[in-house]
Amino acid sequence: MDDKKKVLSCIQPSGMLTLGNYLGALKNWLNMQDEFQCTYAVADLHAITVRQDPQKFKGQIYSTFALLLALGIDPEKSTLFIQSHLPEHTALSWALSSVTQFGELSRMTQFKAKSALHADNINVGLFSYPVLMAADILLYQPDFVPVGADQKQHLEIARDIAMRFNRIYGEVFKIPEPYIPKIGARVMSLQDPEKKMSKSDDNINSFVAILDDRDTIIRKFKRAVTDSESSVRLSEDKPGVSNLINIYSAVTGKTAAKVEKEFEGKGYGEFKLAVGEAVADELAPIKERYEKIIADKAELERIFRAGDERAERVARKTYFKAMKKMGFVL
Ligand code: ATP
Ligand code: LTN
Repeated sequence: MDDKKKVLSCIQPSGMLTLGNYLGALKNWLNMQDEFQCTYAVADLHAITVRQDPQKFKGQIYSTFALLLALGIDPEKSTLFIQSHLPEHTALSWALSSVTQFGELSRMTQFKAKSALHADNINVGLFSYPVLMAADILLYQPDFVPVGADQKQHLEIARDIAMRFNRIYGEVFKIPEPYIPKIGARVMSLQDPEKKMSKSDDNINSFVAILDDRDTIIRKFKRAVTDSESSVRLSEDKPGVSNLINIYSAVTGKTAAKVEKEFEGKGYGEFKLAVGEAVADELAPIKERYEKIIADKAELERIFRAGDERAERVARKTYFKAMKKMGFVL
């Protein structure tokens, strides 16, 4: 068990998880469980960088955790926990902030995008978000971090922070590699295919939630924005259709060339229906398992407490090692 390479990743409980989260990250989380020693968390501390309603937020934390279980994350095989339950994350984040430059955080595209989206609440947490993410990662000394393409920049800063810390204070952190899927790393909005699919999008037709029912999924694909041609072809000037081809490829395992061939001479209507049905088939069993899991809060709580404890043992060790190297009196 110990000779397995390590994996760490987190997801924010900031709303309904989407097909983008699933294809970009969660599918890999699931597939990596046997080959790697995996640690996964619900990153609730990250979610408050955008204003959350406390009552709704609590429900979202439970439902995100339950959804991970419904997907097939096995709490016996993998460590599954809630970020805010471990004080080491925020504590290490503070220590790491002293080896992070204002300039490098200012360049983060997510910070720029979210600042534009929430111009009335550009808080310090939104700015220092990547430092907390670096702490999440570095505490567990992972080899790989499975994420979607949008998180690549944050992974790079986590690597830079780790290298800088090691150089200044001595070797503590392993330098992690991003693990990004070949297909599905950047699922685009169904309503504006130039934008990434996002669970915090105000237009619910722009994303497919993992827990949407079959009819809703098919309807959202039918309404997906495409173009005025009718050929199913992967091309930079056809972002809507290309996005649908990628989604269909990611779900069915067929190459884009095969998908193009399958729909040669057929219209967009038929193609959209096929994509909707394939996605609905893939997501249906997850929804079914989710309904059972979310109904038993006591069991959920038992699972995350056990996960918290397992994670804490690892996090504590790295945290104290880092503090000792920095010269703190322990
Ligand atoms: P928001 O959309 O509200 O900004 P988010 O979904 O980007 O949030 P997370 O919930 O933390 O943020 O993302 C979890 C994982 O899903 C990350 O690894 C992220 O890269 C991936 N992911 C998110 N959106 C997409 C997408 N459209 N395509 C592929 N992967 C995605
Ligand atoms: N910022 C990430 C969520 C996240 C994360 C992490 C991902 C928080 N901590 C550690 C990987 C590793 C996002 O996907 N928006």
